[in-house]
Amino acid sequence: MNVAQNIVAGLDRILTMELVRVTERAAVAAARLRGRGDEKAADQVAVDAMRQELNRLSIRGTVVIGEGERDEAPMLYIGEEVGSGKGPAVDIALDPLEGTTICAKNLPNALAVIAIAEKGSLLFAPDVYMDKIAIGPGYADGVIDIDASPAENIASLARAKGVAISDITTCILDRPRHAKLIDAVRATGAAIRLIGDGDVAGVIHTTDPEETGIDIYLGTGGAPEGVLAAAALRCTGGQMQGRLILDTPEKVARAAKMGISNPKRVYRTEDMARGDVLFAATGVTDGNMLAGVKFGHNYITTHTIVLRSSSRTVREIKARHQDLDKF
Ligand code: VTB
Repeated sequence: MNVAQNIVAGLDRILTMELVRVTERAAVAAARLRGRGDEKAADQVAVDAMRQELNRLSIRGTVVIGEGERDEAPMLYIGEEVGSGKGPAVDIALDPLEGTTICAKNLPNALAVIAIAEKGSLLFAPDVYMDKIAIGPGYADGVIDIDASPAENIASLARAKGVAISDITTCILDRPRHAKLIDAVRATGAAIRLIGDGDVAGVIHTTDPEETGIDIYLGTGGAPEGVLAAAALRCTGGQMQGRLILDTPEKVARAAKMGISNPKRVYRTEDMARGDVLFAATGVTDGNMLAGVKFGHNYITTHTIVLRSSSRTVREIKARHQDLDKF
């Protein structure tokens, strides 16, 4: 089969596999600095590694979710052109090290993450907070509603899943701003898993409750992380709703510059990640879904999940790398 035959509607299938290398490299670089207490250094090496590998891909990519605005991020800034400059024009959302603090403390679920979509398909989100709710695949539309109370959403999910409310586990970022949310969820009798950071992983964990123990994600986290998580859910069939928190005129103006005219808009999964979407995440530290990088005697192992929206294929790739000069 030649390359042309491999191109179905949307993005080239081969890109799916190529993406794995991008997150693998970033994860290995970050993993070398696990548990060293230096978040910035771990992030920097992940950024460098991801950028280097990304520039080998046959794409004309534009970073739409990246390390920050051009003046605050020297690399992988929003608007940066990446890739070899030949191939399809794509939007890229990335986080070379999602959970810098988790990595610095060597706690679970730090990831290297990337999503690629057809040009114009990913929400161009400002770096503000986003209110989020997410559940995994297999549920009818309408089971969750960002405007309903936590109690209503949890009861609705328990009904749809056919379990008692007390059998539902909610994932929430452990932040003072979530005190009321946490009380409201506890009052229902549902369980909570409080996470220190890493809500991209938190949202993705809803896609496989048997493995992760998480049924629903609730709360406020970064909007860029929201778009990355939505890209993953688009690929697996989960449901997510998000609303940007634009609570100052300055934030409203910043969002408007990025094309967001309705500051109260609720974004559904497909509003944040449309068209053909590819997503890859490699574990940096051991997590609920992905194992962290392991450094063996003359080899390195990585564990990656790679997803594609058009086929809904979920691939897990456990790699044993022996060509260590590359890392
Ligand atoms: C989350 C989490 C990230 O930021 O989005 C969070 O996924 C939100 O911001 O890992 P606060 O830390 O201000 O609550 C991170 O923790 C760091 O980017």
